[in-house]
Amino acid sequence: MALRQVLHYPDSRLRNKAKPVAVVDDDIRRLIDDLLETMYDAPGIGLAATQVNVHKRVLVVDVSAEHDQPHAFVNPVIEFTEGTQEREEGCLSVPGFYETVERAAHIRVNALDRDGKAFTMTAEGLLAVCIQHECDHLDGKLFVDYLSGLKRQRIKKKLQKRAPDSSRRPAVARAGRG
Ligand code: QAP
Ligand code: CO
Repeated sequence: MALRQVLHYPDSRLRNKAKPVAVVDDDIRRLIDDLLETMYDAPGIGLAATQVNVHKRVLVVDVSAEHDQPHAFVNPVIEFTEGTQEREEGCLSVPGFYETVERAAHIRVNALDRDGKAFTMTAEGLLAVCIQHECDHLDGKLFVDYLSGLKRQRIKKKLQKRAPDSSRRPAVARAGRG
């Protein structure tokens, strides 16, 4: 297992649309393990492959208090939603910013597990929000896209000030520059 570097908004690579996984092989299982390790290290409750610059439809979540209920989703499809809920969201790719977003209250999602086996999960509350947030990443969408243009611009400017060329230079070139 290894920690992977997380891209920060407004890095344009966060806008890539991830491709479906054809076969859940050892490479995908290694990606899942690295996503979980990177998420727990942050610490966070969800992470999508897009955020570590891997444009495959893979995400992980764990909203449990003990950080002992990891779920991996390969090729997730939210096939049913009901109701709405509002919750404050953050994102490892938008560090330090938290805003309230409206999402579906209940969802049902189909996906493959780490063994390539199809499963269906129903979720509500924070878990439902987290899965929706991570599925958005696979389509190049961020929680800041749900905010007003003014709020989004303010967040963008502050993050650009921290890392002025984050949207133009590869993440590796920034490593060690604080
Ligand atoms: C998505 O986000 C989420 O700003 C997962 O400095 C978050 O794990 C869904 C994090 C909240 C629903 C509610 C954010 C860590 C973690 C930061 C995360 C930070 C350090 C975000
Ligand atoms: Co996120």
